[in-house]
Amino acid sequence: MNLFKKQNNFYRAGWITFLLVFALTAFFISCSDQQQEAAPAESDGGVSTGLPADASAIAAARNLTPDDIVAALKTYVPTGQHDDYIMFSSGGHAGQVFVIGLPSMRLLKTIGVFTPEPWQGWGYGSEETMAILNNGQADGEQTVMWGDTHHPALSETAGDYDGQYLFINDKAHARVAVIDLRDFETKQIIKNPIAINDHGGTFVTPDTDWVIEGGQYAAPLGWEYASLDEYAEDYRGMVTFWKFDRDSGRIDYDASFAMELPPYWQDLCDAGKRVSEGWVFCNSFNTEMATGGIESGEPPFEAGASQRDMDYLHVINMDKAIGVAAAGQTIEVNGFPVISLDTSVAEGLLYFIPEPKSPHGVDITPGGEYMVISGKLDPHTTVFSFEKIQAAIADGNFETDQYGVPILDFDAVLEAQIELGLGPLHTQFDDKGYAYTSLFLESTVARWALGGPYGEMHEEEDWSLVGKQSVHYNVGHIAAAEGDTVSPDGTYLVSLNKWAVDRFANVGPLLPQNFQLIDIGSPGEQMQLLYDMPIGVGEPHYAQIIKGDKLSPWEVYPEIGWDPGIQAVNPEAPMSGEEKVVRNGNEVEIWMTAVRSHFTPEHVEINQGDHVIWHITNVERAYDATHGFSLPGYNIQLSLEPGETATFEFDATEDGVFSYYCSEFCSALHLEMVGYLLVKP
Ligand code: CUK
Ligand code: CUA
Repeated sequence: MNLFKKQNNFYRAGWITFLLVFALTAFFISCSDQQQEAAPAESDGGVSTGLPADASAIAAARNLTPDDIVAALKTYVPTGQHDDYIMFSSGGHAGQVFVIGLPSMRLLKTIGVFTPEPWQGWGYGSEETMAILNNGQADGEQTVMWGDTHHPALSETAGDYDGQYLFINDKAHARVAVIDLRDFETKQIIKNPIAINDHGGTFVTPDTDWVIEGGQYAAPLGWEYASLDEYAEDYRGMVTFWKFDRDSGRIDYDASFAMELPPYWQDLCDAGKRVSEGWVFCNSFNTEMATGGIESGEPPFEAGASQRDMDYLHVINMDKAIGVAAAGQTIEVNGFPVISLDTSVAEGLLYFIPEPKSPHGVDITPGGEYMVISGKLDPHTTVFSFEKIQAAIADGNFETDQYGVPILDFDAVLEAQIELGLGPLHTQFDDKGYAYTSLFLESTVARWALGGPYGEMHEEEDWSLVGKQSVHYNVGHIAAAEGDTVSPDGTYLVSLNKWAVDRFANVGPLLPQNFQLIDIGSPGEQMQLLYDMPIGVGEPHYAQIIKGDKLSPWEVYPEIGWDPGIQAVNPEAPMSGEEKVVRNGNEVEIWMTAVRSHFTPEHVEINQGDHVIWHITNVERAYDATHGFSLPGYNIQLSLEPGETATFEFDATEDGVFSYYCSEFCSALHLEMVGYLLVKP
């Protein structure tokens, strides 16, 4: 037994050495090419000295398998080098967006969106951020300070990510946010005026003319009351089309509209592209119209909403709907234009396709030819053909649902069904004619071969399962590099797993989620799991992965006095040499500058009861020279990036001495970057 074990170890060590030498050599050869192009002057001779003598000893001591070593080489990004891809991940009920580099899986940033984020001064007093957050409040008495972000959508030009904007929805409150990728800051939050929550958002049309926000749990439109006994009559679903104005970088509320839908629970949507551009596809579940009530002996939602074998894929002629809305054929709900269900039926805007069973994801192939549906309770993934859908619509001759919506014949529009496994959810695509579908119940990612125009890109049989990769555990979405665009990259795929269980050190009963990086570069059965990234905030849902070189954010704000709220210089911005404190009755206005390592002025004396308006400009031009500004006791915290100006206001209700200080360690004399606010009783 002992002998066998030793032999086994000996054999393994030899194998490791071989592989390590092979892999490291290949790695260094390819790296040295790249480095020569990128930075010839910075070579420190590391390449020419060859392999570290103790590399195989390290591998053996750490018990690394050959696969581990290859995985390590594929993910390691040396200090000072940048990742090839940037992933934008939803932050779930953290209400934010995470920015992660691939293949290193390093967290680069958390963008404050629906939830205040103090490091960025997001929602801690600055006029700019408070105005954006407050714009997302619904009418009424209640203030909402969080969101549940699900689906980030990068802006697209001709169906390809263009690196300019990012959109994301808040499922909990039916809100949509716009993030400007010049400074990675949220610029707009819009509250949907007709729905309390959403889910099928955000998805963009191929040129980002429209941002799609589909609903979820049906309710009377416009936040009205109606008894559950009136569910079929009074409860409704919806999809909203937000008009995006690329020049201003904002959604144009007044040019937007919604469509009333039956009270099925709409789930995910996707925009058609290429051949199907102008159409939108949204899943639904609970076409049973179950209303729950487990406590009164009614079937619980989980059973009631799963009785039928089929739900309905909503097929929406969006181009035509835009025309109908523009012609004013709408009703108003909370002052917002809505195309009624009757109008949709009369104008031929909406069709249903039966889809199996309790579907979740709908994903459109890169060329727009096929709609891929996965029913959580059906082991197949189902593929519909856009061409066949168009033919079926042209044929007419429909059955209808109880609201009069035409139902296309399942067999007439079906292209293929592929048995993948248990609990299929979401699908992404690559450049090799493969699709990838997450299988929640069996914790795998399935790779399968597409047919039609994709058939010649791969060796396998069309519409067949090719291979599976285990993931850990309970995968929700997957994100492939540019994997939902018209030209996916086929390099990496990230599996966004809901459960980590035993993958990381136990940190108490609330565990991180697990993002697993998978190499999908080689065709055939084999994919390689490369890296586990614990993500201890969230919970994330979807993510999108863009090539790093498509992003070109600012290093510093373009000019001193820049107001990120308007992406322009604010004429009110304090400038060096013009700092002052001006009293006007009970109102005190302060113009302050920040530069390493002082604020000017350092003394601000006011009276209790004064109303204070305070502007600060960071007049730095150096890359990364951010200053913070924290005012304890008044809930003020700003992040002032180089060139940025911010304004905040408050009533000086508390007397006392308040030391305001810079909260970013900006310089050797950062601790001295402080001042006193003296509030006289
Ligand atoms: S959802 Cu969470 S795993 Cu909101 Cu797209 Cu599917
Ligand atoms: Cu400025 Cu610390």
